[in-house]
Amino acid sequence: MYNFQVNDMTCGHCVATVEKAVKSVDGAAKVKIDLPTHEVEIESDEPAARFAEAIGEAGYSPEPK
Ligand SMILES: [Cu+2]
Repeated sequence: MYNFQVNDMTCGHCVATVEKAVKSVDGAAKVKIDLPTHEVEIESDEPAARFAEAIGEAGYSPEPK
């Protein structure tokens, strides 16, 4: 289970974009996003760095928590 803080995720569109980025790394990943706290929770066997990279490429700044 990985937790990222993504402070530049500000609306439903951002949530969808981040979710898509996560699924592009692992289609079977479980992802939970809380917009008010800007938290992204990911359950996957892929390494955390790959998710950080994909979210970054989508235009956001994930900080590991
Ligand atoms: Cu947005």
